Amino acid sequence: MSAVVESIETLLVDLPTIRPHKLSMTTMACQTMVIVRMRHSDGLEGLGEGTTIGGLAYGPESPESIKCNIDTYLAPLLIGQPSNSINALRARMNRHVRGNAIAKSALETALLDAQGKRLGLSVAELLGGARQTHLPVLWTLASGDTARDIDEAFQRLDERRHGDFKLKIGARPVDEDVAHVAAIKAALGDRASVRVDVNQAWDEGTAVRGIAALQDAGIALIEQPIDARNHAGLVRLAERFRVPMLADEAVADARDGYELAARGFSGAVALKIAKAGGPLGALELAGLARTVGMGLYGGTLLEGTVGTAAALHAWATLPELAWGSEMFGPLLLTDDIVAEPLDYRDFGVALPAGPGLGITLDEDKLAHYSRKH
Ligand code: MUC
Ligand code: MG
Repeated sequence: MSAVVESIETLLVDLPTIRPHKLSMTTMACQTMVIVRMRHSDGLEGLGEGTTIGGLAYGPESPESIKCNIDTYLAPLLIGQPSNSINALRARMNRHVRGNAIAKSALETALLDAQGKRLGLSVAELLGGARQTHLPVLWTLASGDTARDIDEAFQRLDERRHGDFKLKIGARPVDEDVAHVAAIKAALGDRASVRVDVNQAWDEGTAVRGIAALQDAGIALIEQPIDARNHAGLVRLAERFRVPMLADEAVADARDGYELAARGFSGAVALKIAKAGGPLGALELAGLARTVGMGLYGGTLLEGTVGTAAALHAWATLPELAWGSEMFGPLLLTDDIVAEPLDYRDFGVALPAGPGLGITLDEDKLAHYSRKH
């Protein structure tokens, strides 16, 4: 008899960041992960993670809503259902619960992890097999201080940990942001590529002014300069400038990708399992983007090791990530809740070996960092 989902436990886990991480909409001093432990009738446990940035500052789901909506609405849809019917369970969640992509991603990840353990396969193997087992990973400079960011960049280069950098801008006046970015790019020269993420902070007029100056400064890529809903504006910016645009908040899943493509968007897309409701939805977007010639980028919502590993298994199945990945979330945290951290080296990270996600929890650390109320 096939195994069924027996119970689903959700834990809020708070881990401090190694330094303040400043984005246009919030400054993070701590990351809160929702860790899912899904137990099955055959004794297996699947792990999942649902994580966002800055409470409700980044998007409409907060860690507390993710936990509450899993406990109240999503878990009852899965309990008692066949554990290996992942496609059917995905459809069941989507039929009965609108939105809540991060919560769904955590559950889909836990189903995939358990199924991999059941069959003795890694999640990447379940998804068709890895095309690469070492994935490039950039680092985000977001201390808010130019000199500190330059120091940090040289440290990462010298350690051979990261060779490309993303700067978070948009909180300060555009001229200050441009001066900050240009100073960092000038200091790094040809040693590293530098890109920016504006996280929707500019209107289109400001974007035209800012992007023109950033292009002149040698910036490689402009991520989500304007409001996520302004697809037409993003297409106009992509047509206007030589420097490519990366759609992040504007594109969660294949439907968004289709709408951008139909408008003639010629830029790249950031894949995130959290935006797409899980690894399977993120790979659907990847397939569409590849078909229409959009470049791919492996994105993060700054998940810890469980969520980062899930994304890595999905990205590893892709033939190419034209813009690399930003799967550095665990490195932004002062500690980890897993027995064996991910292996970051040579400007990238190794795909963890299976079965499942290839991740084991450290029970003491999990207990230590779990929220008690
Ligand atoms: C985002 O919008 O890309 C990724 C890296 C980082 O620092 O923040 C995230 C979210
Ligand atoms: Mg972004």
